[in-house]
Amino acid sequence: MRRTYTLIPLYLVLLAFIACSNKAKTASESKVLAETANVPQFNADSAYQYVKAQVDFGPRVPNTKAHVECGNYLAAKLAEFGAQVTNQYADLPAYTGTLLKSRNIIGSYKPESKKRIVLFSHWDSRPWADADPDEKNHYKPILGANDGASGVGVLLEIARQIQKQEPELGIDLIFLDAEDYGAHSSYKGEHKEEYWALGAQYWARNPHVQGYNARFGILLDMVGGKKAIFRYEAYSQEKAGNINEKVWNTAASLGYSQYFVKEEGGEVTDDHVFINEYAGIPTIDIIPYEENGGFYKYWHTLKDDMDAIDKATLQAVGQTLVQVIYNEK
Ligand code: AHN
Ligand code: ZN
Repeated sequence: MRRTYTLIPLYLVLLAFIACSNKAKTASESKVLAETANVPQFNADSAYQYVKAQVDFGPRVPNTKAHVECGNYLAAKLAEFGAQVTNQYADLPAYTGTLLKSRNIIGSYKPESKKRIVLFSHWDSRPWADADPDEKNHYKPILGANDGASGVGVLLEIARQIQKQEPELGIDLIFLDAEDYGAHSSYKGEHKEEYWALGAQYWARNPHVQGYNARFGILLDMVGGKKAIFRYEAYSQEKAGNINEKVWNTAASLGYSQYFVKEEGGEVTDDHVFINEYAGIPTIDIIPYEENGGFYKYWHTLKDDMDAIDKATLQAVGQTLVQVIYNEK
């Protein structure tokens, strides 16, 4: 009996402590908590595993076995997470004349809804480490842990969350192929820019649904690097400045301002350019900028491997996207 009585005051003390710590929250913290209510929690451990699973296939260069096998893995994961999957196969000529056996992989949720958001990332990896500090690596394929796999890993984790809790809008997750077969840095020929983003060019001219449209699009490119800084990419700013603002403000509301910095970045010829131009969907690119003007330290080098991936960056990007998606009505 005595023991029971001594336990009650302890319990009350604990309750008082919890009440106290709640009161101690600042107004802005409470606001974030209110906004994040009913929004799924992005799991960076899970996203990391999806990045690693892709990298474990080896370089995903079009016309290789690893590319075919990874494509099958990605389509199977989208199906497992309840998406309606469309495979868009095309033979796309590279600047070398080689026909690339390209496969855009599309996972759709609520396909019947006219209110949609579309998220993109490329899943192929570059055939050449032509930015490697060691010249003898310039014709070796890269693992593309960040340049390719990171964005797809984040989108797969979002797919898993969507299956658990459906957002109001229809969502399309599009894994674009043949982004990174742009001309080798040693190539001196004409029309260099047009040979990037071949899968995006194909999808933008031949969307998987006739007359396809979406409220806006977001492209993820290299969203897993350590201490990444994302600035407003110039082309995105011109075509979809309001979407940039929406995403960067959302990141700030979640405490991720150190990743999403509200400054002008440079212009990049990336998948989103062709999606804006040909499909007319206002689409931004979330892509890092280093102080020295590059994308990230290990871009197109053999060091773009799993060691270059930081879960904290995946979390910042993933949770921001989840918040953007579930806020949209
Ligand atoms: C250019 O370098 C012109 N575009 C690069 C787009 C890219 C390559 N993103 C990832 N890899
Ligand atoms: Zn690349």
